[in-house]
Order: sequence, then C-alpha cells, then structure tokens
Amino acid sequence: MLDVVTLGETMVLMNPESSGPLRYISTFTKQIGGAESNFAIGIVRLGHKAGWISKLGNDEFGKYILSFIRGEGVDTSCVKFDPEAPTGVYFKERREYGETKVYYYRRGSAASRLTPGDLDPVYIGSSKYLHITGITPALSESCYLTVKEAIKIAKSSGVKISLDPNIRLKLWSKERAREVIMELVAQADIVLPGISEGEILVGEKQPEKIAAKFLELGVNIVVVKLGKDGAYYATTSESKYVPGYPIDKVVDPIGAGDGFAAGFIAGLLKSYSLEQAVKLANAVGAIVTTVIGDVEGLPTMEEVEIFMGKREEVSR
Ligand code: KDG
Repeated sequence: MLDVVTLGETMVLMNPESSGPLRYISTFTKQIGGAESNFAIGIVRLGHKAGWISKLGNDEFGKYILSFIRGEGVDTSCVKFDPEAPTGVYFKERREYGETKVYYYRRGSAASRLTPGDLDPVYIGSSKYLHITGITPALSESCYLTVKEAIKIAKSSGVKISLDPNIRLKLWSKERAREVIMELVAQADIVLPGISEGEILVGEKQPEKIAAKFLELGVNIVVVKLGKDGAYYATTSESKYVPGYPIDKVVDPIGAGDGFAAGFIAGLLKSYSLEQAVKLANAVGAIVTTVIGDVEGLPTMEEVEIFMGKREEVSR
C-alpha cells in the first residue's frame, strides 16, 4: 500500500552552469524537475512510500525521467509513454540579484495530454494521501479534468487530499488560477499555500487571515509558508507560528516548497504533532535550497535530523 499518490508533469531541467542571461550561457547540467515528482521523491527519502502518475514522451528525455524517478524508489507503475507528444523541458536562468527565472517548453507535452481515463481508481483509492498541485490543472483542460477525477476517486475511498497551490503565472492568468485552485481548495483536507499565493487566492496578506479563509471553506489543516521565517499553521482548534531555519547561502530555491510539502506530509505519516510536522517541513525546505537542482537536495530522515540538531553526524 502506498502512503501517498501524486500526479503531474515532470520535465527535463536544463540548469545553467553559470549565472546571467541565457543567451550567453553555453553549458547546462541536465536534471529533472516537476513539483509532484519532487514531492514524491521527498516522501521516499523521508522513509515513506510514494507513487507518481504521469505521461512522458516516448523519447530519450522521457526514458531519462522515468529511470531517474524509479531509481529514487518512487512507484512509477502508473506512468505511461505517449508516442505522439514530447517530454517537456524547462530552463532556469540564475542571476546574482533577484529571483531565478524559468522558461518552459512544455505546451502540448505528453503530460499535458493526461486524461481522466489514465487514472486507476484502485491505485489512488488504496493510498493514504492524494497530493495535488495547482500546476497540473493549469496544463490543459484534460489535465484539469484529470485532477478533478483524481479528487473524486480519493474522496470516495476516504483518501485525504493535500493541495499545494503552486501558482505558476507563466501557465495561466491570476484570475483563472484563483478560480480553479479555490475550487480544489474547497475539496482539500490540507492546503499549503505560500504567503503570496494566499494573497492571490483570498486577497489577504496576513497568515492568520489567509488560514481563516481556507478553514471557512472546510479545509482541516492550513499551513502558510513564510520562506526563511518558517510557517504558520492553523486548524479550527489550534494555530501557531513555527520558526524557520535561515540559510546563509541559498544556491537554488526552486523545489523548496515541494520539499516543505513532503516534510509536512511525512511528519503526519509519522504521527508527529502538527508543530513537529511543520518543523520538519521547514527543515526539509531549507535544506533543499542549499543544493543546485529541484530534487538533489531533498534530505533523508537521518540528514534532516542532523540538520535539526536531533542527531550527531559522524563524517569521518
Ligand atoms: O516547485 C518546483 C517546480 O516548479 C519545478 O520543479 C518545475 O514543476 C515545475 C514547474 O511546473 O514549474
């Protein structure tokens, strides 16, 4: 039995070896990135079982992604190859100032052709959590319908739904993102927005107010991510700010939110208190930013416990 099932697109990531405008960059490291598979890999590294549902192009990049994710121990038995569409690709552009930019080459990709018919109700229905993000419904109408169907299956089998809004404005407008993600929020048990996503979705700037709006819609647990300042969690009976783990030298922030989500759900799977689960999530998210790549920095339980000062490291 799987602990978590997730679905979404994974792309080949071309990560520049130096910073500056991409037109001047000639060397890239080939890696992979996809919010949901980042999350699934995070769950496995923390000691739990995860399955990832997707479609890949029947091309070299698709084969590379499948063997990478399978090699990390994620169950890929529901991943299909689409012979008629390519695997998506994305590039990062790093600057010494300002935020890392991303450029997608994913329109019409194999994953954007996921349909409700690609879902196996038994596979989803026998998991403990279904984790979805706001990226998948932004890819195409059929992906949106697939996410809705996955939620329907999960709900009918008593599988809990966690939702990371992961708003990507390069994929859709703010208005459409708000409309669709709020529709998903109303069905979710756990919602994990970033503070700026909270503002886009419910028009509030303060974590308490953002959480209150989601709780009003029937969500059981809301965790608002505050970056280096940690996170604020709330249910109808408890709430708290949990401080973060500031990192002096962030080398690649992309993927930290997925690491946070993996840490939080792993904490719940370990029957931690909400505060402990948020603490674990903060630590995992922080560690991810210290390594270049979306998944390479995801820690094992042993690594994260050393980072949190719960264990001693023996390095030589
Ligand atoms: O959260 C990190 C993801 O954004 C990254 O891995 C790539 O899935 C991706 C996307 O759609 O941007």
